[in-house]
Amino acid sequence: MHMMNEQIQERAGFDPERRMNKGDLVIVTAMTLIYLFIALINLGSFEAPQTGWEPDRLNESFVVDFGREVEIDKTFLFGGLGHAWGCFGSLEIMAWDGTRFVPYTFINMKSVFRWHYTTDSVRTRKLLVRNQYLRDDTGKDSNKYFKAEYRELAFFSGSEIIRDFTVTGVQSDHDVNLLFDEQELVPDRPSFLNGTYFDEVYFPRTALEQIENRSILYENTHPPLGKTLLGLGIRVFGMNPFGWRIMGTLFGALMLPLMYLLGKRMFKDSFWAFFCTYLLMFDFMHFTQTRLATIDSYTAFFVMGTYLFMLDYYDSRAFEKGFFKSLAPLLLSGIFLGLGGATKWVALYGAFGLAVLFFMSRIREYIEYNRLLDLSVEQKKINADSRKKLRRAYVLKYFVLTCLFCILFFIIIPAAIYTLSFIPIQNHNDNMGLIEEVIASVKSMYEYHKGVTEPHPYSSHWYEWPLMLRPIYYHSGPLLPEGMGSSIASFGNPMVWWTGFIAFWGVLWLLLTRRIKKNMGPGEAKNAWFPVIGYLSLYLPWAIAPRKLTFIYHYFSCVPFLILMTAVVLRYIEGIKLIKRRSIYILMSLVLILFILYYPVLSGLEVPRWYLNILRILPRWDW
Ligand SMILES: [Ca+2]
Repeated sequence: MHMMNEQIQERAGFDPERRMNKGDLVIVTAMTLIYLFIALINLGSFEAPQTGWEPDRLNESFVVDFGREVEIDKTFLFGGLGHAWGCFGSLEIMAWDGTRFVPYTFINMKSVFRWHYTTDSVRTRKLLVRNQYLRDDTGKDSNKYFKAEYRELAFFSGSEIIRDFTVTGVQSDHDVNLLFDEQELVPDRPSFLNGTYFDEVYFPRTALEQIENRSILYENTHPPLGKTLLGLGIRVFGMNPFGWRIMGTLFGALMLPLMYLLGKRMFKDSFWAFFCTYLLMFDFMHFTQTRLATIDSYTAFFVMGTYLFMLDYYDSRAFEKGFFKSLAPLLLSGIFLGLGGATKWVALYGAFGLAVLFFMSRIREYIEYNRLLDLSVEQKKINADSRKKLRRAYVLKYFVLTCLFCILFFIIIPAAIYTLSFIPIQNHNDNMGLIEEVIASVKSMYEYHKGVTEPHPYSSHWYEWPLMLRPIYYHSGPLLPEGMGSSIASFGNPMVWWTGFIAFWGVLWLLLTRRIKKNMGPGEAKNAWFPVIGYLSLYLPWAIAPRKLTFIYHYFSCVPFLILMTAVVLRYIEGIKLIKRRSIYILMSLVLILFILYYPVLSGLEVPRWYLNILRILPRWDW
């Protein structure tokens, strides 16, 4: 047996090229640092108001007395968290007309941790401010929410904040001065830099509730791990935009080394590892999605890890490594699957592909092993009897026992990780044990996702994603100077996504016509299946999933596989000398040029409105 192993090693020509060398480490470290530097620019403010007035009854009120006539043309209000699920409300503001208070305006606080404002203007000596129900879009209240925490209130006269006033006539059990104690944090205008945008109203809030061990956990349609990770940033940097975004951004940066490892492991070639990492580095969605404090960064990261370890298993010979050593990548793949599933269920879609890759590798390896046994018999190294024994031992170890271990690695361990991920939120419901709580939450999440059908103007169908017919519009900055705009939308870099989609069909064609096998060898053909299977596994479930309301960012986890498929096709056509390396550099330059051109709509950078408009090259690209 030992002799046979040696012989196999020789035949396999154990490939040192798949290992990371010093050059790889330098390249990937440099790329990650450069990316991180770009991603940290204007990520968000390090400060936000922390103290607030928290009336718990309707109509609690106070008077702001300016002691002179002032012209107010803008009022800002920063919303905090409060102690109610519906911690939303409205401040009704009346103005003194010389004899009494008359209705003037109101500010709704319907989302947390951002600046709300009104530009209604008035000339007055004093204002009466009263806690009211949240009003709906028609201006009427719905008799629902009024338990808001109002963290900071500021009055503007032009671009100046009005600073001298006294608070009198307080009809409240709570400290009204907390509304005016952080005036230095009032920005010129509300923006993503100083508050939440899009779904950030869910995740940072819930991360804070987890940190503070509160009984209310607002966002409960996804398991807790994503919010636990997001919360690490809040613990270190505080409850401010930078604090709630940094962890996602770091995970986004760490996706680059993962991409490099995937590329290197798959192609055993540093250039193609670099190529793949470069495409991810300048993809649009990777940039916007990992700078937004939702939890997709973590899910995509763990999915990549799951597949990286499965690739290692798929592309090795288990019998060559030895039984226990061959199980290591499967264990790691299962752990990453569990971590992914504990952030967002969609990571579990990846499990279909893992199973396919696993069984494909078993069948191929069995055939290969048999061939080697036959060869050994021919060369009279072993006799027919021991061939039978060796074959039986092989099947027992590398199929039956390995499958049993897979049940442990891909079902039991992920289920355990999923359950343990609920420990940080266990205190919020004392009546339930951990496992009971997990089961109850699984049921409610399933019901929720099945039931989401509420229309959304920026939703899109799964079949629209590859061509990015409908980007999702996240943010638009208000109160900008005339003619200026600030927008953030999420979609792909056309050179990455469109090329990738063509590459998907290209790889399929090359594989089905056996061209890769013929021109590049069976090992290359085998590995070319890897991204195809990963891609389909993460993408096709969306076509049949019960959830009806979907968005283009649900395609995010597919992007690394699109990139790998692009590399497969380009490497092939370069290999058969259809194109030269120069063409690949041209494509890479275009990727970078598009990233630079579209940077404003990825980052929210303030630019002339007309510039944002000319970037809208497809009819449903709205921002
Ligand atoms: Ca305050």
